[in-house]
Amino acid sequence: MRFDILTIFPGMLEGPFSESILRRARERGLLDIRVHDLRRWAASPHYRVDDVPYGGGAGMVFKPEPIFAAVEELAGQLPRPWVVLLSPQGRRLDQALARELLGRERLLLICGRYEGVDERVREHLVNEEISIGDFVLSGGELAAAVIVDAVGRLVPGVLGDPSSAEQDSFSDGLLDHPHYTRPAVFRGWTVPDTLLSGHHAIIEAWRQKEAVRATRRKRPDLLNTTKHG
Ligand code: 9D3
Repeated sequence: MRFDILTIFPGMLEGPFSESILRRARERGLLDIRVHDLRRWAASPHYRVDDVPYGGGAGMVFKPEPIFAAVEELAGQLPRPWVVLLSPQGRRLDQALARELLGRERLLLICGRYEGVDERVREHLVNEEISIGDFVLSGGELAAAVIVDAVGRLVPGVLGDPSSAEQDSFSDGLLDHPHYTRPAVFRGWTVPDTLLSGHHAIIEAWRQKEAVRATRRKRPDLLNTTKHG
């Protein structure tokens, strides 16, 4: 799957795609992640990407021309990307949306900044506007990294074990059960006997029960369905 990211701070996006799972997936050719500096499409000699808002007021607004030029150049290649604007006004990201985005062969993510983006970008260029949650970020860069991570790990082969993605919290609508590793006694605190019993079916039942319990306690909003018993 291919991701193009349009930003004025490409350096913010180097780290997240160069470590761990995403790095390996890129090396294996499963993910093609390209970060583009929006200034490349700004007009010389000043390479301005923003300007003062019509009507007055504080802050700056992204000009339409560099964004249109960039998207038109990048989207000229096939398959045509689904164009996403990261902004606080967007649809909230959740696992269902991550799966929808996985279905779009190619994503072009535009990182907003400052007070906003000229409305004509939204009206005539953007297919979908997405927020990663109800909190204020300094810009769309970290949100773009979140989307690439959440969608990229769903691409077949990116996770070593294909059952991992299905077992995730939110895939079955439950939080994770508790995990333990050695030693069996640490500072006098023990591991539940069930996990040491070696009885696979009993362990599975314990994990399911604990997952429901953790969800009821920490995220009761996730339990409004009948499937968990
Ligand atoms: C003046 C009102 N603010 C809107 C709530 C202005 C504003 C704040 C922060 C405009 C842009 C931003 C930068 N944030 C993003 O670009 C952003 C974002 C976010 O702040 N939270 C969650 N998801 C996202 S996706 C992009």
